[in-house]
Amino acid sequence: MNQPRQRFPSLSHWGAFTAVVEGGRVVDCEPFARDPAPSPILRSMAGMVHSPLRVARPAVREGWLRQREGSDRAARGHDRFVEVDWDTALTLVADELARVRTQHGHDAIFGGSYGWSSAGGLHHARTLVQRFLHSGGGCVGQAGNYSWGAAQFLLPHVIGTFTPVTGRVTDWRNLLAHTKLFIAFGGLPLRNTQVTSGGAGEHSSAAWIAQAARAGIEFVVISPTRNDVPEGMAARWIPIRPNTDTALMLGMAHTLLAEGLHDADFLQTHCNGFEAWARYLQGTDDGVPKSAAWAAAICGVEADTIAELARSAARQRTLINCTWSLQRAHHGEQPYWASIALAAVLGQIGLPGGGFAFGHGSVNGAATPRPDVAAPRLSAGTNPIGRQIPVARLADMLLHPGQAYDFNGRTGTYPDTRLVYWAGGNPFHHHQDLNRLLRAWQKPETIVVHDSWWTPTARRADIVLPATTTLERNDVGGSSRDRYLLAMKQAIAPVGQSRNDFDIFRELAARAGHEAAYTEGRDEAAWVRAIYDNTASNWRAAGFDLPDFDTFWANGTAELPEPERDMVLFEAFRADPQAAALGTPSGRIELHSAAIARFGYADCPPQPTWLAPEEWLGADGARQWPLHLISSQPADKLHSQLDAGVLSREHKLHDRQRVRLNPADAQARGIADGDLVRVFNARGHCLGGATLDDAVMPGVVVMSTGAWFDGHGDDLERHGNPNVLTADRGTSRLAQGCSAMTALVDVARWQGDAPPVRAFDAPALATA
Ligand SMILES: Nc1nc2c(c(=O)[nH]1)N[C@H]1C(S)=C(S)[C@@H](COP(=O)(O)OP(=O)(O)OC[C@H]3O[C@@H](n4cnc5c(=O)[nH]c(N)nc54)[C@H](O)[C@@H]3O)O[C@H]1N2
Ligand SMILES: Nc1nc2c(c(=O)[nH]1)N[C@H]1C(S)=C(S)[C@@H](COP(=O)(O)OP(=O)(O)OC[C@H]3O[C@@H](n4cnc5c(=O)[nH]c(N)nc54)[C@H](O)[C@@H]3O)O[C@H]1N2
Ligand SMILES: [Mo]
Repeated sequence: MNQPRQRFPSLSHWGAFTAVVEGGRVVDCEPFARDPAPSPILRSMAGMVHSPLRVARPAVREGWLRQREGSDRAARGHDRFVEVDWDTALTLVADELARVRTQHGHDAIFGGSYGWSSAGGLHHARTLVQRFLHSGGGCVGQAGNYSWGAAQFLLPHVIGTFTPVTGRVTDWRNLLAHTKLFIAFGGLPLRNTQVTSGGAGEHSSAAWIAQAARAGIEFVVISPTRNDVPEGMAARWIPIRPNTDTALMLGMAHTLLAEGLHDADFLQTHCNGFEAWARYLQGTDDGVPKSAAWAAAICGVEADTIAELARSAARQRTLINCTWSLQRAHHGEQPYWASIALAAVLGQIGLPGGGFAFGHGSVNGAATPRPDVAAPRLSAGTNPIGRQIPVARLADMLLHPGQAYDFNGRTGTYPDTRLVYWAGGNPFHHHQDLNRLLRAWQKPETIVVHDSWWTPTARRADIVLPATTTLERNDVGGSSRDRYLLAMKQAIAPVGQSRNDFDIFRELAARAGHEAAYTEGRDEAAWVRAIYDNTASNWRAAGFDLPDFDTFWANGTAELPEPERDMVLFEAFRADPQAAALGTPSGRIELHSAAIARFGYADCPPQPTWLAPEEWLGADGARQWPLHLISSQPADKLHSQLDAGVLSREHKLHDRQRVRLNPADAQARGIADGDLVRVFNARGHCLGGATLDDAVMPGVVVMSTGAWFDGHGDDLERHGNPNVLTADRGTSRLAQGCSAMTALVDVARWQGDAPPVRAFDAPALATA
């Protein structure tokens, strides 16, 4: 008998889609009809919704169930889980929250819960956990993000705002009409434009980039790998030693100055502190001119190439873009500041098609023409205790309660964390030096996690509550980088006993007496309507009409028109630097910052400066660990999400993450294409499958992130998770961002049998 097929519109961070349902099961996720470039990541979804890795019932770690806060915390990740009913689980969590709040105060609860969660304005797990904890008295949160944390805290000092890093930069329409030369630091990897936070109706970036290439814009890609040049694009590739872009930018700026090609007027009228920075460039005080030849010795790009690129940029309308990866490195503030300073020397900031940009090649929708109206979202409310740590200082916080740390001109103290509550994130994916995180993870008395799957973080928790996926609930979604608002309709009943995060927190709030503050009297249906209505009224205030909710829900989409005018970053400031002054102390672009000078941070000087990272190929240390590890975003999934899905599994080698390296480096180590290899340094080691690739420059190893962490006490990680190798070190005392791109390693052929991957085996379960 033929089962009737039903179809439900929905949305993910990797794009809008229609869920096809047969007999109560999702059998396919078809791309949204109006998406010109849907992501193949959709292929993994149906299988993951019904995966044996779903958390079916609430589960409590056996040791914790017996001994509560006195349990053996080293057993996390090894202990069995005992499945319990919802009422028991909710009582355990509510009682434990109450105990910790009473005995140790709100500061003892860590609810930063960093992570991308899933698309949808209501059911965004990280927002919900914060809303719940905030309405219950507060918790310690996390400031900034792993994506562009260094930029977020540096840029306000330099240009008065961080919004350009989000991709709100001179739009593509304007670039197509005016840009002649596009210098792409970090390249334009289209694989990253499959994704945008909140999800997109339209994958627009790939089409814009293709159009730009057809329009004759000259692209120069500066990156350690040629794979950052979009396939089929006639771009010039300049290989660069990782983490040395600042030196190259300084070498270009020096050349412009030395040859009188700088825009002295712009530097005078729109910038502050050029004289001080010029002394550094020219070596007035340290005797070291930051010339192209000086830069060449650091970054490995020939001096002539650097000087020629500078001259070429001065001759024509030039855009300088940096991917986010450049600032996810030790001293990651510097390349961003240097790129703005270089653009200032060229004097094209605020002109059509010129200046600087961020985020092209990092995310879908950067620079896509779109009115500046917010995406649909629920408020997390305000945190009554207002306490946050810099996002990537997680392990430091857990390991060193009471210790002081510097952050953007202030000194904070780490709280004494007793309870960690995580929903919508996977720290055993996102954090650096995971062996160190494993030690830190033993500090809290209790760890509560909501997830839909037995992720590495869920299996290292004490109490795991099963959350529904997007397909099991109703929502409204959209992204600030996309023109669509999308209805997300419940396609199937909750899998197993899973519940919506929203409802789990509602019940917990009811037990603790703050349900009304948490729900504001609304259930799912009322919230979806309220979030839509709120977004629609924002759009109407900006002059765009939107249908009423019922029409939108019936249609499945609503669409924002393209704006009439091009967006040119800092156009008004360019035209009138007094009337449209920037939000910096001087009102201008700060090439030297008195505020940062006052901080007195040796690792973030008051002007764009070349500082060698702690680990890089130019250092003596490179002799012990001769290869620079680039751990970039995975093409076949979003972070760790869908790693067990079909697309991601197809791309593994020997069931593990691929390790791409230059054939010369492989040969020197007796490694052949397809070999099983061990990647290692002093922090850890993991297994992976070698892929020889001459698009990777010698001295560099590329591993994508996302393989579910499979380290088991013995520290060999079996699945190829590069975060056992990366360093847990802030970008600087200014931003304290994630510096994952700064790590040296070595690679060797794995001899003998390989231990099997166990990341996709669900943990042992017992029934209460
Ligand atoms: N080495 C290295 N490390 C990096 C990076 C790097 O470049 N190199 N990049 C960093 C960056 S930029 C980022 S943004 C981070 C990403 O780090 P994360 O955002 O933590 O990674 P995700 O895998 O997206 O984790 C989201 C988790 O939420 C769960 N989830 C999804 N939907 C729901 C839901 O509705 N309810 C609940 N309860 N859970 C849900 C998923 O199953 C998953 O476990 O990684 C960082 N780590
Ligand atoms: N498919 C997919 N897309 C994604 C994501 C995903 O998980 N999957 N994650 C999304 C998220 S959360 C984020 S934050 C963005 C991240 O966006 P990015 O941070 O831009 O992405 P990465 O892949 O880390 O790095 C991009 C490229 O930068 C190059 N690179 C690395 N280090 C250096 C350097 O020192 N100098 C130069 N010149 N180049 C360098 C690498 O070769 C790499 O291919 O991606 C988003 N897009
Ligand atoms: Mo990110």
